[in-house]
Amino acid sequence: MNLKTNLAEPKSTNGVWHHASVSRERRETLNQHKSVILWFTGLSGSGKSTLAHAVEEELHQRKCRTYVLDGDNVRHGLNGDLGFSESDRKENIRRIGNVSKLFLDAGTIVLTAFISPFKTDREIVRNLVPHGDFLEIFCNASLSVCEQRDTKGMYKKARKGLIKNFTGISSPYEDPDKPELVVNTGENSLSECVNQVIALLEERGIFIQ
Ligand code: ADX
Repeated sequence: MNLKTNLAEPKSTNGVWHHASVSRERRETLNQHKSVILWFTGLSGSGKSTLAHAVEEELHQRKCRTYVLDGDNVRHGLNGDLGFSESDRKENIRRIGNVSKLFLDAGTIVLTAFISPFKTDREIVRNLVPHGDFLEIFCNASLSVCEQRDTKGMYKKARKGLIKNFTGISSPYEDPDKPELVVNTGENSLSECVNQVIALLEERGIFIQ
């Protein structure tokens, strides 16, 4: 297993990497901010997408280049062939990790909102990019809060056994050990959570001016 790529057997080994003259650094200078991956992780219904989009809104108003990769959307297209078995979730995160890496090189602040339940898969993405470019943000809402919200009605179905391998019910979620940030999305308001993420970006020197 190649840990860098998470691919057992790369099938295209003869490619030659083309180095662009427009580098990530030049794009960052043009953008007046650094690029970074904000990796939101947490249970379904913990508020990952809501928070990622609200942070994106704030960043956009600050004239930053941003893009949100969202579980439900990406699973309609790029990852439409994947389900929710352990190996499909692994592949889901591997692809998203590599897409995020491209966005990073493009000078963008990429915000990802996937359950990404397994620690090892999140660590593989962390190790794909330079140290400090992957910021893991744990959307910490208890299962009971997420289940009470049940915005998509999926917990009810999962409890009845109508959805198999449902995270938190019949499939595990592994809490991050050392995330860069924990946001208590079950208790705090959306704007408080947004402020915490923006403070993290300020602390990390993402804004150049
Ligand atoms: S991940 O585990 O592979 O990271 P991802 O974030 O892409 O999951 O997709 C999660 C979304 O898919 C949930 O918010 C929910 O809407 C939907 N979903 C459908 N089936 C499942 C399932 N078995 N477990 C979790 N989420 C599911």
